Amino acid sequence: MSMRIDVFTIFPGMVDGFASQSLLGRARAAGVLDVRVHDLRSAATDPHHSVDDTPFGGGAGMVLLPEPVFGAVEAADPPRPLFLLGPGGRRFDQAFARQLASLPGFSMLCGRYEGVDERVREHLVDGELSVGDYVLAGGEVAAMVVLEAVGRLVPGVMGNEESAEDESFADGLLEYPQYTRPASFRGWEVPAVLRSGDHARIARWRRAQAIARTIANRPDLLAARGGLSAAEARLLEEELGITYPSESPDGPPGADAQ
Ligand code: JCZ
Repeated sequence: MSMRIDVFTIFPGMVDGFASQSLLGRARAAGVLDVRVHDLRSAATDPHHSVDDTPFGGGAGMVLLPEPVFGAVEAADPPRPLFLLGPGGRRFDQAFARQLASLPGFSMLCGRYEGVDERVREHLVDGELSVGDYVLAGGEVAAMVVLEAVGRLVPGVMGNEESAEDESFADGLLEYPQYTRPASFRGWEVPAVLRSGDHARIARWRRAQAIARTIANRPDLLAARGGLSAAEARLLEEELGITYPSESPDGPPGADAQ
């Protein structure tokens, strides 16, 4: 029923503190999410509880020892798949977040230093995940990104059950603009349509705005969803006067002409 996510790190306080706040903290307290954070140092075997050592072959920095990593993972017997976080992994995205949210559980291993001993990658983890093409100092922030993105999709985690996927990326478009009070702020007005009470018109305006924003800021997202339908191209033209080619004609014969 509840989803279990195990995280292995040398900074358990960082991840545990994060998972105790906000929506994840509430889901945890409610028993919907079972987040277990494990300290790699507790499985260290030497008197100094070392978790790192110098790399064979020389070079700068330190490498995470295999012993505490294997020890911590084997002691916890965590839900699989177990992902190593690293910039060389499969790129984490909303589609993958949805897949992970459908599982009974999964686990993440946070490296530090120059990385982990290769035998961890070869013989312990099931895959590698990257949260983006930039280099972090360790896997903890990446693990928190995955925790939050997946956690909010788990049924019962968000207060409002419909809002989790009714937004950016749900249909491959960016979000439409949102406004709240006051209706006029420093002379900048909320669009009149949003105050009209005409819900059909509001829905059309929002859809057109979402499409226009995606064209302007993330044309790659638009291409990935197969471009605009004929109905969407028409909506964009009628609402905002923007002409954009449609990929898939879905209107009446001739509707997509010109
Ligand atoms: C350990 N450096 C773990 C992950 N997407 C992404 N960028 N950087 C990382 C990452 C970097 C790391 C470690 C040492 C993850």
